[in-house]
Amino acid sequence: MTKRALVTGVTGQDGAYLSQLLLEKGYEVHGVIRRSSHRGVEDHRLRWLGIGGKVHLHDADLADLSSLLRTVNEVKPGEIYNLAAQSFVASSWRQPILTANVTAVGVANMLEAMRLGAPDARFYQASSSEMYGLIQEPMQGEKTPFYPRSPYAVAKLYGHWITVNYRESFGMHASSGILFNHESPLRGIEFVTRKVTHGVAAIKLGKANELRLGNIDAKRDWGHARDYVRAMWLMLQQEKADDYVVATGVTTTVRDMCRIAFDHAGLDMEKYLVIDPAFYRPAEVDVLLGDSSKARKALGWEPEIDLDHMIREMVDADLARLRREP
Ligand code: NDP
Ligand code: GDR
Repeated sequence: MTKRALVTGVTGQDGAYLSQLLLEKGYEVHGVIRRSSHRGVEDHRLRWLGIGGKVHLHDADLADLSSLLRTVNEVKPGEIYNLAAQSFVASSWRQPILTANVTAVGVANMLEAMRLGAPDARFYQASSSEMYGLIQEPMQGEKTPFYPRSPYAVAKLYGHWITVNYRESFGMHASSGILFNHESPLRGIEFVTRKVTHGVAAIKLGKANELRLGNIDAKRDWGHARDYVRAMWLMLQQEKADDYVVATGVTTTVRDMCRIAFDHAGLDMEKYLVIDPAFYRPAEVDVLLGDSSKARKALGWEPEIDLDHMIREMVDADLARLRREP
Protein backbone atom coordinates (compact mmCIF):
# COMPACT_ATOMS: atom_id res chain seq x y z
CA MET A 1 0.00 0.00 0.00
CA THR A 2 1.26 3.52 -0.79
CA LYS A 3 2.55 5.32 2.28
CA ARG A 4 0.99 8.71 2.89
CA ALA A 5 2.80 11.55 4.68
CA LEU A 6 1.63 14.99 5.80
CA VAL A 7 4.30 17.69 6.01
CA THR A 8 3.71 21.05 7.67
CA GLY A 9 6.17 23.77 6.64
CA VAL A 10 6.32 22.20 3.18
CA THR A 11 7.15 25.58 1.58
CA GLY A 12 10.27 25.92 3.76
CA GLN A 13 13.80 24.60 3.28
CA ASP A 14 13.36 21.29 5.11
CA GLY A 15 9.83 20.75 3.82
CA ALA A 16 11.13 20.85 0.25
CA TYR A 17 14.02 18.42 0.81
CA LEU A 18 11.88 16.09 2.91
CA SER A 19 9.15 16.03 0.25
CA GLN A 20 11.76 15.16 -2.35
CA LEU A 21 13.07 12.30 -0.19
CA LEU A 22 9.59 10.95 0.51
CA LEU A 23 8.59 11.11 -3.17
CA GLU A 24 11.77 9.21 -4.07
CA LYS A 25 10.70 6.56 -1.56
CA GLY A 26 7.30 6.22 -3.21
CA TYR A 27 5.22 8.15 -0.67
CA GLU A 28 2.12 10.13 -1.49
CA VAL A 29 3.10 13.53 -0.04
CA HIS A 30 0.65 16.09 1.31
CA GLY A 31 1.73 19.52 2.49
CA VAL A 32 0.19 22.23 4.63
CA ILE A 33 0.46 25.73 3.19
CA ARG A 34 -0.68 29.14 4.39
CA ARG A 35 -2.25 30.54 1.29
CA SER A 36 -2.23 33.94 3.00
CA SER A 37 1.56 34.23 2.86
CA HIS A 38 1.92 33.34 -0.82
CA ARG A 39 0.65 34.67 -4.10
CA GLY A 40 0.73 31.78 -6.50
CA VAL A 41 4.40 30.89 -6.03
CA GLU A 42 4.02 28.95 -2.80
CA ASP A 43 5.92 25.95 -4.14
CA HIS A 44 9.00 27.77 -5.49
CA ARG A 45 11.35 25.61 -3.41
CA LEU A 46 9.59 22.43 -4.58
CA ARG A 47 9.98 23.65 -8.16
CA TRP A 48 13.68 24.31 -7.58
CA LEU A 49 14.03 20.62 -6.67
CA GLY A 50 11.99 19.56 -9.71
CA ILE A 51 9.01 18.33 -7.68
CA GLY A 52 6.60 21.22 -8.30
CA GLY A 53 3.04 19.91 -8.71
CA LYS A 54 3.90 16.56 -7.11
CA VAL A 55 2.93 17.47 -3.54
CA HIS A 56 -0.77 17.73 -2.68
CA LEU A 57 -1.24 21.12 -1.00
CA HIS A 58 -3.80 21.83 1.74
CA ASP A 59 -4.70 25.25 3.14
CA ALA A 60 -4.19 25.23 6.91
CA ASP A 61 -2.39 27.14 9.62
CA LEU A 62 -0.60 25.80 12.67
CA ALA A 63 -2.42 28.36 14.81
CA ASP A 64 -5.83 27.12 13.59
CA LEU A 65 -6.72 23.73 15.09
CA SER A 66 -9.86 23.23 13.02
CA SER A 67 -7.92 23.61 9.76
CA LEU A 68 -5.38 21.02 10.93
CA LEU A 69 -8.08 18.62 12.03
CA ARG A 70 -9.84 18.95 8.67
CA THR A 71 -6.55 18.30 6.86
CA VAL A 72 -5.69 15.24 8.95
CA ASN A 73 -9.21 13.85 8.43
CA GLU A 74 -8.95 14.41 4.66
CA VAL A 75 -5.46 12.97 4.25
CA LYS A 76 -5.43 10.24 6.93
CA PRO A 77 -1.62 10.23 6.95
CA GLY A 78 0.54 7.40 8.27
CA GLU A 79 3.36 9.86 9.06
CA ILE A 80 3.17 13.51 10.10
CA TYR A 81 6.25 15.73 9.95
CA ASN A 82 5.68 18.96 11.87
CA LEU A 83 8.21 21.37 10.35
CA ALA A 84 6.14 24.57 10.37
CA ALA A 85 7.27 27.34 12.70
CA GLN A 86 8.14 30.99 13.00
CA SER A 87 11.72 29.80 12.60
CA PHE A 88 13.85 32.96 12.56
CA VAL A 89 15.39 33.51 16.01
CA ALA A 90 15.99 37.26 15.53
CA SER A 91 12.31 37.87 14.64
CA SER A 92 11.16 36.10 17.78
CA TRP A 93 12.04 39.14 19.94
CA ARG A 94 9.97 41.35 17.65
CA GLN A 95 7.04 38.89 17.48
CA PRO A 96 7.19 36.88 20.71
CA ILE A 97 3.45 36.21 20.97
CA LEU A 98 3.10 35.06 17.37
CA THR A 99 6.18 32.89 17.86
CA ALA A 100 4.56 31.30 20.93
CA ASN A 101 1.24 30.80 19.14
CA VAL A 102 2.81 29.07 16.14
CA THR A 103 6.09 27.54 17.29
CA ALA A 104 4.82 26.40 20.73
CA VAL A 105 1.00 26.08 20.84
CA GLY A 106 0.97 25.12 17.15
CA VAL A 107 2.67 21.86 18.11
CA ALA A 108 -0.10 21.06 20.59
CA ASN A 109 -2.63 21.87 17.85
CA MET A 110 -0.92 19.45 15.47
CA LEU A 111 -0.68 16.72 18.12
CA GLU A 112 -4.36 17.17 19.01
CA ALA A 113 -5.33 16.97 15.33
CA MET A 114 -3.39 13.72 15.11
CA ARG A 115 -4.79 12.33 18.38
CA LEU A 116 -8.35 13.00 17.23
CA GLY A 117 -7.97 12.30 13.51
CA ALA A 118 -5.14 9.79 12.98
CA PRO A 119 -4.04 8.44 16.38
CA ASP A 120 -2.03 5.59 14.87
CA ALA A 121 0.09 7.87 12.71
CA ARG A 122 3.75 8.55 13.52
CA PHE A 123 4.74 12.09 14.43
CA TYR A 124 7.99 14.02 13.98
CA GLN A 125 8.59 17.30 15.83
CA ALA A 126 11.24 19.72 14.53
CA SER A 127 13.03 20.57 17.76
CA SER A 128 16.15 22.70 17.83
CA SER A 129 19.64 23.00 19.25
CA GLU A 130 18.61 26.56 20.19
CA MET A 131 16.91 24.94 23.20
CA TYR A 132 20.38 24.42 24.75
CA GLY A 133 21.11 28.15 24.66
CA LEU A 134 23.42 28.99 27.51
CA ILE A 135 24.84 25.49 27.68
CA GLN A 136 27.09 24.21 30.40
CA GLU A 137 28.51 21.17 28.57
CA PRO A 138 31.15 21.16 25.82
CA MET A 139 29.01 18.88 23.61
CA GLN A 140 25.23 18.76 23.66
CA GLY A 141 23.39 15.43 23.61
CA GLU A 142 19.90 14.20 24.46
CA LYS A 143 20.62 14.42 28.20
CA THR A 144 22.14 17.92 28.25
CA PRO A 145 19.92 20.35 30.21
CA PHE A 146 18.16 23.09 28.26
CA TYR A 147 18.51 26.87 28.83
CA PRO A 148 16.68 28.72 26.04
CA ARG A 149 17.93 32.23 25.17
CA SER A 150 15.23 33.61 22.86
CA PRO A 151 11.43 33.61 22.59
CA TYR A 152 11.94 31.19 19.69
CA ALA A 153 13.93 28.77 21.83
CA VAL A 154 11.44 29.00 24.70
CA ALA A 155 8.64 28.17 22.25
CA LYS A 156 10.61 25.24 20.80
CA LEU A 157 11.15 23.90 24.30
CA TYR A 158 7.38 23.74 24.80
CA GLY A 159 7.04 21.95 21.44
CA HIS A 160 9.69 19.44 22.48
CA TRP A 161 8.15 18.64 25.86
CA ILE A 162 4.56 18.48 24.62
CA THR A 163 5.73 15.91 22.06
CA VAL A 164 7.43 13.86 24.80
CA ASN A 165 4.31 14.26 26.93
CA TYR A 166 1.91 13.02 24.23
CA ARG A 167 4.15 10.00 23.71
CA GLU A 168 4.14 9.23 27.43
CA SER A 169 0.48 10.16 28.10
CA PHE A 170 -1.27 8.61 25.11
CA GLY A 171 1.31 6.10 23.85
CA MET A 172 1.54 8.01 20.57
CA HIS A 173 4.45 7.35 18.22
CA ALA A 174 5.83 10.89 18.60
CA SER A 175 9.55 11.60 18.13
CA SER A 176 11.48 14.81 18.59
CA GLY A 177 14.55 15.52 16.47
CA ILE A 178 16.87 18.01 18.14
CA LEU A 179 18.50 19.26 14.97
CA PHE A 180 21.49 21.56 14.89
CA ASN A 181 21.73 24.25 12.19
CA HIS A 182 21.38 22.91 8.68
CA GLU A 183 21.57 24.89 5.50
CA SER A 184 21.42 24.57 1.71
CA PRO A 185 20.88 26.69 -1.41
CA LEU A 186 17.20 26.69 -0.36
CA ARG A 187 17.91 28.34 3.00
CA GLY A 188 15.95 31.54 3.66
CA ILE A 189 18.03 34.63 2.92
CA GLU A 190 17.63 35.98 6.49
CA PHE A 191 19.76 33.18 8.00
CA VAL A 192 23.46 33.87 8.25
CA THR A 193 24.90 31.26 5.84
CA ARG A 194 22.59 32.22 2.99
CA LYS A 195 22.95 35.93 3.79
CA VAL A 196 26.70 35.42 3.40
CA THR A 197 26.61 33.31 0.22
CA HIS A 198 24.08 35.62 -1.42
CA GLY A 199 26.06 38.69 -0.30
CA VAL A 200 29.34 37.27 -1.60
CA ALA A 201 27.75 36.39 -4.94
CA ALA A 202 26.31 39.92 -5.21
CA ILE A 203 29.73 41.47 -4.48
CA LYS A 204 31.39 39.17 -7.02
CA LEU A 205 28.93 40.28 -9.71
CA GLY A 206 29.28 43.98 -8.86
CA LYS A 207 25.73 44.19 -7.45
CA ALA A 208 26.83 45.02 -3.87
CA ASN A 209 29.95 46.49 -2.30
CA GLU A 210 29.80 45.26 1.30
CA LEU A 211 28.36 42.57 3.57
CA ARG A 212 27.00 43.66 6.97
CA LEU A 213 26.90 41.07 9.77
CA GLY A 214 26.43 41.00 13.55
CA ASN A 215 28.28 38.70 15.93
CA ILE A 216 30.81 36.81 13.82
CA ASP A 217 32.36 35.14 16.88
CA ALA A 218 29.26 32.95 17.38
CA LYS A 219 29.95 29.28 16.67
CA ARG A 220 27.53 26.84 15.08
CA ASP A 221 27.52 23.14 14.21
CA TRP A 222 26.40 23.41 10.57
CA GLY A 223 25.21 20.51 8.42
CA HIS A 224 23.34 20.13 5.12
CA ALA A 225 19.52 20.00 5.04
CA ARG A 226 19.60 17.13 2.55
CA ASP A 227 21.42 14.99 5.14
CA TYR A 228 19.20 16.10 8.02
CA VAL A 229 15.82 15.28 6.44
CA ARG A 230 17.08 11.70 6.07
CA ALA A 231 17.43 11.56 9.86
CA MET A 232 13.82 12.77 10.26
CA TRP A 233 12.55 9.96 8.07
CA LEU A 234 14.71 7.36 9.83
CA MET A 235 13.25 8.37 13.21
CA LEU A 236 9.75 7.54 12.03
CA GLN A 237 10.84 4.14 10.70
CA GLN A 238 11.85 2.94 14.20
CA GLU A 239 9.56 0.63 16.12
CA LYS A 240 9.66 2.92 19.15
CA ALA A 241 9.44 6.70 19.16
CA ASP A 242 12.33 8.56 20.83
CA ASP A 243 14.35 11.79 20.85
CA TYR A 244 17.56 12.20 18.87
CA VAL A 245 20.23 14.86 18.45
CA VAL A 246 21.27 15.35 14.82
CA ALA A 247 24.56 17.21 14.29
CA THR A 248 27.93 16.97 12.54
CA GLY A 249 30.10 17.21 15.67
CA VAL A 250 32.13 20.09 14.17
CA THR A 251 31.69 23.72 15.23
CA THR A 252 32.84 26.77 13.26
CA THR A 253 32.67 30.53 13.84
CA VAL A 254 30.52 32.70 11.60
CA ARG A 255 33.81 34.42 10.64
CA ASP A 256 35.39 31.19 9.36
CA MET A 257 32.21 30.12 7.56
CA CYS A 258 32.23 33.54 5.89
CA ARG A 259 35.84 33.14 4.86
CA ILE A 260 35.02 29.91 2.99
CA ALA A 261 32.46 31.83 0.91
CA PHE A 262 34.76 34.81 0.14
CA ASP A 263 37.69 32.51 -0.69
CA HIS A 264 35.54 30.43 -3.01
CA ALA A 265 34.57 33.59 -4.92
CA GLY A 266 38.21 34.75 -5.01
CA LEU A 267 37.45 37.85 -2.89
CA ASP A 268 39.33 39.35 0.08
CA MET A 269 36.88 39.17 3.02
CA GLU A 270 38.58 41.98 4.96
CA LYS A 271 37.73 44.44 2.17
CA TYR A 272 33.98 43.85 2.23
CA LEU A 273 32.89 42.62 5.67
CA VAL A 274 31.33 45.30 7.90
CA ILE A 275 30.29 44.63 11.51
CA ASP A 276 26.90 46.19 12.17
CA PRO A 277 25.56 46.21 15.75
CA ALA A 278 22.02 46.27 14.29
CA PHE A 279 22.43 42.51 13.75
CA TYR A 280 23.44 41.73 17.35
CA ARG A 281 20.78 39.87 19.34
CA PRO A 282 19.45 40.82 22.80
CA ALA A 283 20.76 37.47 24.07
CA GLU A 284 23.15 35.30 22.09
CA VAL A 285 23.84 31.58 21.89
CA ASP A 286 27.63 31.71 21.72
CA VAL A 287 28.50 28.17 20.77
CA LEU A 288 26.74 24.96 19.75
CA LEU A 289 28.34 21.57 19.17
CA GLY A 290 26.21 18.46 18.94
CA ASP A 291 26.82 14.89 20.04
CA SER A 292 24.77 12.77 17.64
CA SER A 293 26.23 9.40 18.65
CA LYS A 294 22.76 8.06 19.56
CA ALA A 295 21.34 8.84 16.09
CA ARG A 296 24.44 7.42 14.43
CA LYS A 297 24.16 4.18 16.37
CA ALA A 298 20.40 3.66 16.57
CA LEU A 299 19.40 5.07 13.18
CA GLY A 300 22.58 4.31 11.24
CA TRP A 301 22.60 8.00 10.25
CA GLU A 302 25.76 9.80 9.07
CA PRO A 303 26.13 13.26 7.54
CA GLU A 304 27.63 13.14 4.04
CA ILE A 305 28.18 16.82 3.16
CA ASP A 306 30.66 18.98 5.11
CA LEU A 307 30.56 22.75 5.67
CA ASP A 308 33.17 23.53 3.03
CA HIS A 309 31.29 21.72 0.26
CA MET A 310 27.97 23.14 1.39
CA ILE A 311 29.07 26.79 1.44
CA ARG A 312 30.70 26.43 -1.95
CA GLU A 313 27.51 24.85 -3.34
CA MET A 314 25.50 27.75 -1.88
CA VAL A 315 27.81 30.43 -3.36
CA ASP A 316 27.61 28.76 -6.79
CA ALA A 317 23.82 28.55 -6.57
CA ASP A 318 23.59 32.24 -5.62
CA LEU A 319 25.95 33.25 -8.43
CA ALA A 320 23.77 31.33 -10.90
CA ARG A 321 20.58 32.86 -9.50
CA LEU A 322 21.93 36.41 -9.56
CA ARG A 323 23.26 35.99 -13.10
CA ARG A 324 19.75 35.02 -14.22
CA GLU A 325 18.19 38.06 -12.54
CA PRO A 326 17.91 41.29 -14.54
P1 NDP B 1 11.76 27.64 7.16
O1 NDP B 1 11.72 28.97 7.82
O2 NDP B 1 12.45 27.51 5.84
O3 NDP B 1 10.25 27.12 6.96
C1 NDP B 1 9.26 27.34 7.92
C2 NDP B 1 7.95 26.83 7.36
O4 NDP B 1 6.92 27.01 8.34
C3 NDP B 1 7.47 27.55 6.09
O5 NDP B 1 6.94 26.60 5.20
C4 NDP B 1 6.38 28.46 6.61
O6 NDP B 1 5.39 28.76 5.66
C5 NDP B 1 5.77 27.56 7.69
N1 NDP B 1 4.94 28.29 8.63
C6 NDP B 1 5.26 29.39 9.37
N2 NDP B 1 4.23 29.77 10.12
C7 NDP B 1 3.21 28.91 9.85
C8 NDP B 1 1.88 28.78 10.31
N3 NDP B 1 1.37 29.63 11.20
N4 NDP B 1 1.12 27.77 9.84
C9 NDP B 1 1.60 26.91 8.91
N5 NDP B 1 2.87 26.98 8.42
C10 NDP B 1 3.65 27.97 8.89
O7 NDP B 1 12.35 26.60 8.21
P2 NDP B 1 13.31 25.34 7.99
O8 NDP B 1 12.81 24.54 6.85
O9 NDP B 1 14.72 25.78 8.03
O10 NDP B 1 13.06 24.55 9.36
C11 NDP B 1 12.02 23.60 9.51
C12 NDP B 1 11.69 23.43 10.97
O11 NDP B 1 12.82 22.96 11.67
C13 NDP B 1 11.27 24.70 11.71
O12 NDP B 1 10.32 24.33 12.67
C14 NDP B 1 12.54 25.17 12.38
O13 NDP B 1 12.24 25.95 13.51
C15 NDP B 1 13.16 23.84 12.74
N6 NDP B 1 14.60 23.81 12.83
C16 NDP B 1 15.36 24.25 11.78
C17 NDP B 1 16.72 24.15 11.82
C18 NDP B 1 17.57 24.65 10.70
O14 NDP B 1 18.77 24.84 10.93
N7 NDP B 1 17.04 24.84 9.50
C19 NDP B 1 17.40 23.53 12.98
C20 NDP B 1 16.50 23.06 14.01
C21 NDP B 1 15.16 23.19 13.91
P3 NDP B 1 5.41 30.09 4.75
O15 NDP B 1 6.16 29.70 3.52
O16 NDP B 1 3.98 30.35 4.52
O17 NDP B 1 6.11 31.17 5.55
P1 GDR C 1 20.24 30.52 14.32
O1 GDR C 1 20.61 30.85 12.81
O2 GDR C 1 19.85 31.73 15.08
O3 GDR C 1 21.35 29.68 14.87
O4 GDR C 1 18.91 29.65 14.13
P2 GDR C 1 21.12 32.18 12.09
O5 GDR C 1 21.72 31.74 10.81
O6 GDR C 1 20.05 33.23 12.02
O7 GDR C 1 22.26 32.73 13.10
C1 GDR C 1 23.43 31.98 13.38
C2 GDR C 1 24.43 32.85 14.14
O8 GDR C 1 24.94 33.86 13.27
C3 GDR C 1 24.99 35.08 13.99
N1 GDR C 1 24.94 36.22 13.05
C4 GDR C 1 23.93 36.52 12.21
N2 GDR C 1 22.76 35.89 11.98
C5 GDR C 1 21.93 36.42 11.06
N3 GDR C 1 20.78 35.79 10.77
N4 GDR C 1 22.23 37.57 10.37
C6 GDR C 1 23.41 38.25 10.59
O9 GDR C 1 23.66 39.27 9.98
C7 GDR C 1 24.30 37.69 11.55
N5 GDR C 1 25.53 38.04 12.00
C8 GDR C 1 25.90 37.15 12.92
C9 GDR C 1 23.76 35.02 14.90
O10 GDR C 1 23.88 35.99 15.94
C10 GDR C 1 23.85 33.57 15.36
O11 GDR C 1 24.73 33.46 16.43
C11 GDR C 1 18.78 28.69 13.08
C12 GDR C 1 17.31 28.64 12.67
O12 GDR C 1 17.20 27.81 11.54
C13 GDR C 1 16.45 28.08 13.77
O13 GDR C 1 15.12 27.87 13.29
C14 GDR C 1 17.04 26.74 14.21
O14 GDR C 1 16.28 26.20 15.26
C15 GDR C 1 18.49 26.91 14.64
O15 GDR C 1 19.22 27.42 13.54
C16 GDR C 1 19.12 25.59 15.04
